[in-house]
Amino acid sequence: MRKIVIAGNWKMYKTQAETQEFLRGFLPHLEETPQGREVILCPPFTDLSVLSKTLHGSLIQLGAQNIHWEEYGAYTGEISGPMLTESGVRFVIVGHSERRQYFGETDATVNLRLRTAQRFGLTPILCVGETKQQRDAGETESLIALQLDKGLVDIDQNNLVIAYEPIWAIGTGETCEAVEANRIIGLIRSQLSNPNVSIQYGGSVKPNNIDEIMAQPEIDGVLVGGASLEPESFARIVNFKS
Ligand code: G2H
Repeated sequence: MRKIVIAGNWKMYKTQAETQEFLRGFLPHLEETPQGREVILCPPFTDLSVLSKTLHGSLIQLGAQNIHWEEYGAYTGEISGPMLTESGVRFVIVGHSERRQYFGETDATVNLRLRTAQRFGLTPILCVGETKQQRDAGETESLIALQLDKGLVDIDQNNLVIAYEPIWAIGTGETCEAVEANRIIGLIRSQLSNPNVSIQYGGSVKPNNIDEIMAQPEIDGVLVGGASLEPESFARIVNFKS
């Protein structure tokens, strides 16, 4: 059985005070959320303690936006598995296109981070996706196949979420057609050894397109950036109509 997984990726937004403000507006909406939907918030590290205290006993799970492959050491600016688990984190985003584009993340480092996440009992959310240039050159399918091939070496597919995020649709307001996202996600699934891995779509998911996206048979959830920052819009996404 594939799980429905809806994750908010806050990127580098929200102070602790802003996080508390968000929760005041958002938490009441969870009363309407149908059972069986996994709701995850992936805030900046500094918000994790606020969230883990407030969310104790709620339906929301905590996620992080990065994990280093070493347990500890001289790695300025990085964060380790034990630090995350102690903060109540259960999920971690790995290989987001912004990490690949701005911070030199490669398929090899993505693989190291995935392995480490699993070693510490976290569920990684592996992001894959193509640029506009790669799409226009007809390279989408081969590029994603390569990202999966290299990223998933020695990864346990029983503890994994994948997010298909076409880079040209991220934060641009341009969405990949739901049918096309469904097609690519079907291709991703055909490359996995475990057909029950939940595969999300990500890229300009909004209240006005969530129902159509979630109506697609291959799409098991969404990874939401901008629209997860505002309580009303994230609530509408989490409470999508099926
Ligand atoms: C893609 C997505 C969240 P947005 O980065 O991972 O962001 O919904 O703002 O396009």
